[in-house]
Amino acid sequence: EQIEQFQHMKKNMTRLMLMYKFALAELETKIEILQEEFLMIHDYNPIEHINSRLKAPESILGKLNRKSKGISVESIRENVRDIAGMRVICSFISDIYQIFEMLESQSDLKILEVKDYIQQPKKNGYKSLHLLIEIPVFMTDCKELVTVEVQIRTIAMDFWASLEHKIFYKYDQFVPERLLIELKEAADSAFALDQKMERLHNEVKIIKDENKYETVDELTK
Ligand code: 0O2
Repeated sequence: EQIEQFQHMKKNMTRLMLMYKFALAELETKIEILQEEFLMIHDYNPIEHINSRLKAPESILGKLNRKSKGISVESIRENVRDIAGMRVICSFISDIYQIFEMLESQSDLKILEVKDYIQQPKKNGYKSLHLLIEIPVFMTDCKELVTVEVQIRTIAMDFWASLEHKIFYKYDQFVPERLLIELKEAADSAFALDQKMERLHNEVKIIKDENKYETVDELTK
């Protein structure tokens, strides 16, 4: 009977992981469509790149253990909300909110949660826009509503976060005070760079638009 139970759980787990994989694929396609259309209309690409990952089953069980939750498909779906994770890396801060608004306006998506670590950065300097998005996935016999965690950030925010992540793990979570201060300073510098790049980008955009209108004016004369 135990073997039967185990096989049943294994089958359910495989189906669950497939569901999250499909959800990631669906969302990735949606974002790629936005990216391509945006590029056509505005003549510029708001997305640098997209990374997706599925959480490993061991990490899922680890998280359930830490939260002292039972091991079942229902418990996993309810308590581990970052099984399907996607990172969207943008050039500018304004792109982050544009992508968010475009996703928010899609009627088949439901934004379950927004954590704006750009408006309210973490104490260590971490910045990123975190969304929990529910997306429908059509399986052979039913429709499943699947949650995907999306982190949207700039290249500079991503650069900072990956270094901070490495340092955090290297020091087994006990990072020396001096490094923490330097990391916070680096986060401030990264943010200053983001703001400067955006200002420059806007200036260039205005010049480009003026030239475009002049050309149109000349053509319609
Ligand atoms: P990994 O390896 O990237 O997956 P929970 O999601 O339940 O653990 P929480 O705190 O509500 O809890 O989630 P939150 O704040 O939305 O952040 C979750 C993810 O954001 C983390 O996932 C990281 O990817 C990223 N993140 C949050 N804070 C930091 C930070 O200070 N530094 C860095 N580098 N990344 C951060 P995981 O599961 O921790 O890690």
